[in-house]
Amino acid sequence: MDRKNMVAILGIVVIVSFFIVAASAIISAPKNTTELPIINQDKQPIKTSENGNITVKMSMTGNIYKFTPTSVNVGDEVTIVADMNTISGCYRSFLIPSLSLRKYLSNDDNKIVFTANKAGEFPVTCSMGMGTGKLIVR
Ligand SMILES: [Cu+2]
Repeated sequence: MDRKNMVAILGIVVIVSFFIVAASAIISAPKNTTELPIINQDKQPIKTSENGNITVKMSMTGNIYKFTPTSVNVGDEVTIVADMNTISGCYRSFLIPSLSLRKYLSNDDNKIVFTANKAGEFPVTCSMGMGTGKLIVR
């Protein structure tokens, strides 16, 4: 194989790779979660599917993390969606110690998914212990 063919093949490989990377970036791009209809008027837990998936919005007032709805049910597959407009600084380094959950929240990655496998009131905090609040599992 001569040098020209090699260069041509290499060029094609580079171009194809570029399109694959571009396409996967578009497919995996985070969706705009602020538009998810996750809260209803009377703030009752919303079952988004039959197998107990639930989306909980988390926002922050002062140093208090707030959840809407305030509780989930045992067995729910919970997706916490953080409102990044209200959670700043070290509060983005989020923990639920008693559930062994730890997450650095960012604008690109503002979701925490877990299964609520035990009942209780689980304190939440930031990694420095400044934030407070609780997530209730019934
Ligand atoms: Cu902190």
